[in-house]
Amino acid sequence: MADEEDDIILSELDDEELVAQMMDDLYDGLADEIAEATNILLERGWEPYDILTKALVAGMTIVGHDFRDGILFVPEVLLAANAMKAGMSILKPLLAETGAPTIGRMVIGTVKGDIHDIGKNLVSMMMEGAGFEVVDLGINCEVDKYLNALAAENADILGMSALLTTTMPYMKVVIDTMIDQGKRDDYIILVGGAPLNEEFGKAIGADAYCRDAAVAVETAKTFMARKHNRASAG
Ligand code: B1M
Repeated sequence: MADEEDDIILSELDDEELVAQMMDDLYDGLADEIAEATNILLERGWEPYDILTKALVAGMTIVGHDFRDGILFVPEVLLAANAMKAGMSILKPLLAETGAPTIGRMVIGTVKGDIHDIGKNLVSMMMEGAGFEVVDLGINCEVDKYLNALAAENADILGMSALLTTTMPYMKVVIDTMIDQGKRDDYIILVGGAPLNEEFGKAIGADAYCRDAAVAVETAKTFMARKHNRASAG
């Protein structure tokens, strides 16, 4: 089986075969192969965003389904996540390389009790790529960590990510604390993560729920434009 894998020369596959192979390699947690294939697609002129969405995110979706269905377990999913990161680390500087001026500053982190960071990292990358400055607080963020960073970084936007139904309510804890401290209206609050939806975003008092990283970018741009319009009108 291992020999069969060794026989595959990634650079000899056509694009379609290579993307399919990347999904297999992601599933098997093969970080080196994912990095190599990512570089091959870049050399073939693929846009970084297309590699991200059509190969890496699509592959991770399969991993997610099999994790849900009890076919894959935590160690395997960790390996897959690690392989995904190997591809993402190559794409990150390219996605950020737009040369766009800073259009806003965002503090983002995964909420307390939650260690999922792939989606958050993707949002950070895409925001940077769109010209935002992003301060990434990492995982397992408590309310004070968010609030201190928002103040210290003079941020415009707070982004929170949660992947567990048990951790998503913590977003409300953060927002309620901001309300208590009279700081809620100082920031645009965007939330995201697989178990959330628009209704939840509204219910906890966020400005918007973002379905994916692309929506996060568009939503952040829209809110920043409104903020600038208000500032110039006032
Ligand atoms: Co976890 N896990 N996991 N896991 N894991 C899920 C979330 C789960 C749905 C799997 C399943 O059962 N089908 C399930 C949650 C069930 C639930 O709560 N309803 C689950 C579970 C149960 C767990 C553990 C409890 C398992 C256990 O230990 N028994 C445990 C929890 C640990 C903890 O956090 N305390 C756990 C652990 C792990 C790993 C460590 C193995 C690993 C995480 C590795 C890492 O992140 N570094 C992992 C993974 C990889 C997953 C799945 C398979 C994939 C998540 C992912 O990275 N998706 C996931 C199943 C799934 O979601 N399909 C699952 C790809 C990513 C690009 O998508 O994160 O949704 P996503 O991000 C998107 C959007 O949601 C949005 O944009 C992103 C990009 O488009 N978005 C935002 C996300 N954050 C945003 C913030 C924004 C805006 C948009 O702010 C502005």
